[in-house]
Amino acid sequence: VLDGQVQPPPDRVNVDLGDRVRIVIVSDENDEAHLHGYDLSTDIGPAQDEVLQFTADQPGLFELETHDSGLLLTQLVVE
Ligand SMILES: [Cu+2]
Repeated sequence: VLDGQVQPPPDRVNVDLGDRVRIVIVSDENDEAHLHGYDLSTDIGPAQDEVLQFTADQPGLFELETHDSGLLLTQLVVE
């Protein structure tokens, strides 16, 4: 997230059920990122790159968003 814009623009990332997933989030503003469905959240901000790591053990389509600014970062498809 740079100047309130998501880069690259929000898209879909497809993974297989059971894959290990690692998402690195870089943001120039403090906020909270939340992956719906898996209910994982982390503080993000300029101080450091934040990493979400988990096993994709639930199938479906899940949105990763920021809470304060309400931006969609990406959609995760697990199938
Ligand atoms: Cu949320």
